[in-house]
Amino acid sequence: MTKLFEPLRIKDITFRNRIAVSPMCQYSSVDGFPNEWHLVHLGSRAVGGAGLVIMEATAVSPDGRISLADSGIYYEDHVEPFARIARFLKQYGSCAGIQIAHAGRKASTNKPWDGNDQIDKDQGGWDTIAPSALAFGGKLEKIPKEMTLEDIARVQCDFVLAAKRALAAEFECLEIHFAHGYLAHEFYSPISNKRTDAYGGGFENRIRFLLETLAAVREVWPERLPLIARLSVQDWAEGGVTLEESIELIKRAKAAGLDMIDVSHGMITPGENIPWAPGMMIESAARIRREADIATTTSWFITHPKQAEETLQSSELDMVMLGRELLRDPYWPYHAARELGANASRDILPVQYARAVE
Ligand code: 536
Repeated sequence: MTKLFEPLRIKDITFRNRIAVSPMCQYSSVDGFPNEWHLVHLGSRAVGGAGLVIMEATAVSPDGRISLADSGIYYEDHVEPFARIARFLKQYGSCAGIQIAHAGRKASTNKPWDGNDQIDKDQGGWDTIAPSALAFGGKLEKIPKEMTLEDIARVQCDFVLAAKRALAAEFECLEIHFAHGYLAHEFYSPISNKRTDAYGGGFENRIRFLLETLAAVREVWPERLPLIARLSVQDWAEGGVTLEESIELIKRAKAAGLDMIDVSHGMITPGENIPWAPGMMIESAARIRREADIATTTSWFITHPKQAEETLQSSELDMVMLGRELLRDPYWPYHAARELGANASRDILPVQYARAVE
């Protein structure tokens, strides 16, 4: 049996295989609400056979959106349209996951295909917040407001409320966004955090926001359901976070109730030098798996079935996350099962299709 198609159990959830759909921003919402686009986009990937489908970075508050078109889970009225999607994903055999996020100083931007630059207040943009009053740079010139302790408590409360709504929306896997230069990563990285209070300075202080938020979310996210964090484990810039620090943070996150780490990287400053390459995070992820002893997944240019299988076998990762390759081919899990000779191929497709194709 291939490892890719071996079911994975975390807590009370059994994923039918080890293929996850990475959370991918669609910039297709209005006022946070998911719609037909999200149902078809995510639903297709459940029909295609993924074990876990994670809804895109979904803002915990309106000002936590990257753009006006981000999805959000900050109203009670958001719950039902999300639930419709979660139910569909589960009906076709996938675990329904959602990523909750706050964009911090990288909020208030135009969609990528509309320039990706920051929007002024008079054009529908908004004031941004961050641990320190430092702009990201490049096209993101807006200087965020330095968060007060009240702001910190409020955002943490927003994460908790978002987790409660995700549960009400029948999601069964929750991922907290601690990566890609957004708010939590801005606390973690010395590049963006210049605070002199309990939330800035040394490692202990820079990880405080992340660990407190995680612990608060765990309180409301049931023990029986998996909780994941996507973490930028290294910054590709001088003075950024290091893999060694991240391993220590992940050990503590595990003690605070984290079930799986989703290994990502960087995007904290436009000045970084990213060594893009196939499977670029696999080695770091494998080291994290060994040293922090926690279920581990990663993404970034995992594209071929044999590469995915080999990643699970030799690096002992628990799951692979695919983003772009699953955009190219929603039936990647089905095609991978055929290519790897896994018996699962017929079981993957829903009965409506399986009766007609092998
Ligand atoms: C990184 N991005 C991550 C995002 C949204 C914007 C882009 C997120 O975490 N919400 C990325 C870079 C290149 C290709 C795909 C994703």
